[in-house]
Amino acid sequence: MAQPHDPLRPHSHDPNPAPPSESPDFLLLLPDGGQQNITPDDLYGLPPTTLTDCFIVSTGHGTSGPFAFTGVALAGFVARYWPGPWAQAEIISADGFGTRLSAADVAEATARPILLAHTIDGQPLSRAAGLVRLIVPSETDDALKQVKWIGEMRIL
Ligand SMILES: Nc1nc2c(c(=O)[nH]1)N[C@H]1C(S)=C(S)[C@@H](COP(=O)(O)O)O[C@H]1N2
Ligand SMILES: [Mo]
Repeated sequence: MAQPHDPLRPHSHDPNPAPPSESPDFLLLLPDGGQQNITPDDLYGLPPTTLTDCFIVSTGHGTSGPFAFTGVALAGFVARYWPGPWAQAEIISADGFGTRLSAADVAEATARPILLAHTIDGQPLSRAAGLVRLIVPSETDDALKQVKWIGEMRIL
């Protein structure tokens, strides 16, 4: 029997150009079982961070960029909704693509923080282009953590 695809173990593949749904909202799942729908407006209400010189490096399709992504630092976002301790964040798109980050990875990325991006080069990021998109600036050899169309974020 075929194994179900695990979105947290994405393989390098042809990047999906099509969003899995129209809505850019995502579901935040907290360690106590609480859940909350997060909208781009919720993100616009939090302090913005801009990262210049971001590249999206595709194994098969070359590199695009540099881009300036603006969004909310993931560390601050989690602290806003879950002030307690946490260990991992799983960030998954409904197209079956996702990644897992440790709280240490997130906390250590201070100079180039991990972002929930809503803006690219000063313009609102379109749904087609990935709204809301995870930007992990330390990943420079691949784009497996640069998750487009976040659908679910699970804090563990
Ligand atoms: N949700 C989702 N995010 C994704 C992917 C995908 O297929 N689905 N592909 C990844 C890969 S392999 C690449 S190379 C980049 C491509 O990003 P781009 O479409 O902005 O060039 O998105 C990454 N993020
Ligand atoms: Mo890729």
